[in-house]
Parts: sequence; C-alpha cells; structure tokens
Amino acid sequence: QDLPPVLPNGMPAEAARHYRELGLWTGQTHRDLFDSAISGRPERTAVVDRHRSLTYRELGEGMARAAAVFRAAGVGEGSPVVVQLPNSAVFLETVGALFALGAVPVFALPAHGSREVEHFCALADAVAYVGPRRGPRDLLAVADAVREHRGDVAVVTVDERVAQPWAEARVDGDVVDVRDAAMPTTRVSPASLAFLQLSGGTTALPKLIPRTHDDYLYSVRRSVEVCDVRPEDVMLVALPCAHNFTMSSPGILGALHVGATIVMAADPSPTTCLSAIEKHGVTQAALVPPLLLAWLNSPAVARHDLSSLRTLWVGGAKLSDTAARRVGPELGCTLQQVFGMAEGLVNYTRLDDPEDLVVTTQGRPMSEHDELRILAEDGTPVAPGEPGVLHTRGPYTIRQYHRAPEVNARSFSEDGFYCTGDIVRQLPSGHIVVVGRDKDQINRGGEKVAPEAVENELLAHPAVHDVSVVGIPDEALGERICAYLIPRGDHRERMPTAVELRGFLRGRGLSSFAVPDVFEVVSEFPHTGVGKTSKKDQRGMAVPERGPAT
Ligand code: J2J
Repeated sequence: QDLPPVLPNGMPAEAARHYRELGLWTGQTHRDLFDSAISGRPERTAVVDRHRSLTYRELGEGMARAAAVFRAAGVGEGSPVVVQLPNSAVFLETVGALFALGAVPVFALPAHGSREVEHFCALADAVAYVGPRRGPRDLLAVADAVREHRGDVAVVTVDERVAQPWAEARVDGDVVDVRDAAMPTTRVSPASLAFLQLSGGTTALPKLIPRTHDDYLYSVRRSVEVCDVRPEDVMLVALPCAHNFTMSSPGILGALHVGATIVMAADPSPTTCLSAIEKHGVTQAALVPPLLLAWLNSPAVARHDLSSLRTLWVGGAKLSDTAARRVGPELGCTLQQVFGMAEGLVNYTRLDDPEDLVVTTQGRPMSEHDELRILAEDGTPVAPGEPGVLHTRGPYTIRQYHRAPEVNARSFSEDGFYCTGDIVRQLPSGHIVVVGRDKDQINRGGEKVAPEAVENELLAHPAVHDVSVVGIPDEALGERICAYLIPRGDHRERMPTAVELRGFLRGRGLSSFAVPDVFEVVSEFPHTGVGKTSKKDQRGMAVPERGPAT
C-alpha cells in the first residue's frame, strides 16, 4: 500500500512499514471493527442504555440510518465531525456511521463549553457538529453557539431517549428521510486519519490528537489481550464515552473487538452504576480514582449483588494505595491500574501481578515495542529507579498534534518522542510509579484543566485586575481548582461572589469541569526570584475551607 512520507499521526512512512513488518499494524480500519462485530454476532446485545437495547444487527441498522442523516448534513469521506453526545446507544451509532462514511469524528465531551467546541470546529475544519436535542441547558447552548458563530458547520441534533432517534434527528432544523437507509460502502486507508481525540490541555485551547486506524486499533487489540476481555463480557461505560480511556483502554472498541455487550451508564454515580452492575451482570468497568472512592464508600455496595464484576480499570489520575487495597476485599474483583494518555502510551498492571505491584504502581507499558526514556532536568537519562520526566515513542503514540507546529516543537523530540510532562520512576520489573508532573495542568480527579484557559476568561471580568489559577490538594479529587484574584482598583470594595464569577465563566462558554472550586481574593501574588508569579507558592498557600468568596 502507498504510504505518505509522513502519516497524520506524525510517524514517518519508514516507522509505519516497520510496525507493519512486526505484525502490529494489520491494515484493519475502525469500519472493519464494526463490520466484523455486526456480522460475527448479529443476535448478541451490542449496547444497552436507559432507553434502548440494540443487538449487533440493530446497531448496524441504526448506523445506516445515522449515516443517512450525516450524509444529508454534507458529511462524506474525510469530513471532520465534532461529536458531543451523552453516554448512549446513539453515541455508538454515530461513531459507527461516521466510520462507515469514512468521516473523521472529533471527540468532544458533554462538559465542554461552547468556547472549546467552537475552537474544535475551527481547528478541525469541521463539516458538522452533532449534539443532543434535549438535555442540560449548558449543553444545548453549545449547538446554538455553533449555529451562531460557525455558519459553515451543519448542526445535527438527536434525541437519544426516543425509540427511533434517527427518524427524528434534525439537520439544521430539518428531519431527514431515513427509511431504506443502506450502509455506506466507503473504504478508507488504514494509514489515514481515523479521528481526532482531545489533549488533556496544557495550552489555553485544547490540542487535537490525530490517531490513525492502524495505530489505534493496535492499542485496542493489545489492551484486549492484557485486560482479558472476552466475548461473553458485559462492560459498563461510566466515564464520558468519548474519552480516550473509555474508548480504548480497553474500552468500547475493545468490547466491539470481541463482540461483547456495552452498558452505557447515564451518569457515574454509585446509585446508577451499582444497580446497573446487578441488573446487567456487568463484568468490567473503567473509573477515575474519585469515582472508585465514591463506589467504595457508597452504602449501595451492600444493597447490590456485584458478584458478576471481574475487573475494575482505574486511571486518569493517581490512585492512592489505600483505596487500591480496598478493591479486592470490598468489591470482590481485580484491580488493574491504568496510566494512559490520549497521545498514545498506555500502561497497565497485569492481572497476574503480585498485589504489591498492583496497588503501588501504575502498571507497565502494554507493548514491548513502547520505548521509554526517563530524563533528568538536563535532558540526560536518570539512574535506574530515579524520578525523571517521561518521554515515549512507539507503535501507537503520536509524533505530532493536529495543525500545531509551535506546540509540536515543544512537545516532541527530534527523534519523535512525546514529552509526557509526567514525572515517573521505573522499577526493575518495568512498572511505572507516577510521582508528579512537570506541566502547567490541573488534574481534577482525572479531568485535565489548563490553568491558562481559566485565567484568560477570568481576566475578561471587569472586576479582575490579575488572576492566577492553580491546583490545590483535595482529599477526594487529588486536586481542585483555585483561582487567586487581584481586584481592579475601584472594585476592591465589592468583588463579585463565587456564584457570580461561576455564572460569568459559564456564560463565556468555559467547560463546566474547568470552573474553579475556590476563589481567593488577594492583594498580590507571591513571586519567584525573577518576578514571575510563583504558582508553586500559591499551591502551598492555605485556603480556608469556606473563605468569604467561596
Ligand atoms: C497518574 N496520572 C495519570 C494514572 C493518566 C487510559 C487511562 C487514562 C487516560 C488519560 C487515557 C494516570 N496515574 N494512573 O487516555 O487511555 C495523567 C497523566 C497523563 C494524563 C493523560 C487512557 N493516568 N494520568 O487520563 O489524555 O498526567 O488520558 O499524562 O486524559 O493523565 O490524560 P488523558
């Protein structure tokens, strides 16, 4: 097959050939993955949500109808489409339909505000946006903002709660005739851009992560092996469905790969999820650490039969070993820690690892072809076991962001290693312990927030002279978001309340998870030697539990 000199994920053709020769890249596309699941197990339940239950055959039929809707929205081969949908069967139909059309999903989360979504539309050159037709006001406001500010983007809205979502879906307000819809016949190259995933965000506006069919599906197949996903499994999707963890570690695509059943939880609460486990005989689920804690500490644990549960995957932020040790005894299942990133590299503890490694490490690379370098501040490798910044390259790790030359120069080494910004140490067994972070990012229980994004919006407030946003320690979330504010001269007397400031930020379209938990009014910021704001000092500054502005 013809390969371009550089693939959309930044890999040179030579690397692509190498990964093919090793048999890691197989030429499979995401469409092939859906096709084989549908033809292989047509009568097996593919996906269940609160409103619908679809067999694989019905999933295929739904995909054909969804494809008819997207075609009417002008979507064809190579068209980027921003997807912002709740956990639902409709999400799976959407993604399957877009792959069948050869289109390129851009995975937004329901919590993303209009500010971010408009940015994704622009950066990806989106042809269409698909969002829910009913739901929370903030989310519906996103579709309105796209309509208003991005006239070139078709707006598709779909109600996931009705029996025939695609027969009632709208394209710029109009219903589409989906009777007799047939599955598109488009075939794309496995080396082409499959979708754009979002970066955790260290820059004011999130970066887009270009993944190809070949590289991503290798990571899915390998995850299925390492996590022992089986055809009879029932996987619960509790985290937002479009997140990289949920999609591929081993995730929704891992379940599709073996023809398992996917249960979409409308929300991640213990009440919803623990009863879903009992009702559907759930065997596995992926969680971020604060959710695991919520499950562990929920009285609902005692009320439900959780005996079907075999494995919990926990990652996205550092898990305490205290919580890790409780999983087996209290939930009766095996823990796999997952340290992954949408850029690529995923580490898992192994199912047969000794308990000590499972509870105290974040796992080891899933592929023997993952290359890791742990570097000291001067860029030289640290001594074995010492902490340093993790750089990585491999068969499923990108070597460039989408359309971001300046960021690329900072984020990747000349020889294609991705600088993760994570400070880790590696044990002789190869297991990694995440010990810190060398990037301006807040990890709020797995949700990544770029302080700069929040600062930019707060600076637009007339009462704010200067602002500095930092992560402060939080027992449950690991970190929460604190905004230090210096008032403008004439506002010193009456600063807006936290409620007013939050309303202001939401009104500007900031993502809901990026809105600060705490606002602290100060007269000046601590400074570093060269006169820069010292975020390090601010992180350490005691914040009263209920300060006047909280
Ligand atoms: C500490 N920090 C972690 C962990 C991620 C699987 C699992 C998670 C993600 C994800 C993912 C961590 N302990 N166990 O994409 O496929 C922090 C690191 C990392 C960043 C990536 C997957 N697991 N992290 O969280 O792209 O800082 O992916 O670089 O959202 O989360 O964030 P993200």
